[in-house]
Amino acid sequence: MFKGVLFDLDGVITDTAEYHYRAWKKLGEEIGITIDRTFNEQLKGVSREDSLSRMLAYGHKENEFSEEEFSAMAARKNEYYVEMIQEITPEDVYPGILTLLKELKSHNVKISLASASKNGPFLLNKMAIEPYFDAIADPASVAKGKPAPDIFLLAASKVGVEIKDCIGVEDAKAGIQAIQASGALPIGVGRKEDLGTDISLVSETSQLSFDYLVEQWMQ
Ligand code: B16
Ligand code: MG
Repeated sequence: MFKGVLFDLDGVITDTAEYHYRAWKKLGEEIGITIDRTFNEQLKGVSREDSLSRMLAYGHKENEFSEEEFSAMAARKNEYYVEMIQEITPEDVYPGILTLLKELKSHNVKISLASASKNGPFLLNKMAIEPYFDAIADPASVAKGKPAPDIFLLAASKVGVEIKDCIGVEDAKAGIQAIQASGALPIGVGRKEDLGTDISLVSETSQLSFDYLVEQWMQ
């Protein structure tokens, strides 16, 4: 049986993926780059700096800004995002997630956060679910962001569970690739068009029950 579950945050625990999108879109408009939801799939799970690089490349503006301007733009996007997430409450936790956290606890399964977001601890706190987490992997302390496996490996080691005994839950292609590279079992939240057909997939978090996880593990 699995001994740990490594959770992505944005798009798995709550709908902050939408806020990331709106904040990038707002920054994009200021610098003359129009993004849509299709392009946004490439930003999901990707670090703030890597997301900005991808957006600039998408708009053919990768050579237009100095390092200082780049940092200022990344900070500005975060300001927009942080402003949007101030009103998040426990009611914003996606359906089924709280029940799943409780079920995992009652089965002594370790729970660890493997989010690329530096705003992760703030959000867990706002949603009042921090007490369920045995560990939070700090994205600032890993060498490579998703799709590299680093954050999932760190999340597993922080709860003292071998990665091969873990399930990783993700809504982003980069995150699924990171889980696959780590050696944990991936479960995707989203569409097969975005996440692929080679993994277990739910369309809604309400389908993520403990029994569902056990079924996928046994397959
Ligand atoms: P921040 P996750 C990721 O979180 C988001 O999906 C991605 O859109 C964002 O750029 C990244 O966190 C960094 O977030 O700017 O708040 O540090 O999906 O890995 O939980
Ligand atoms: Mg995500």
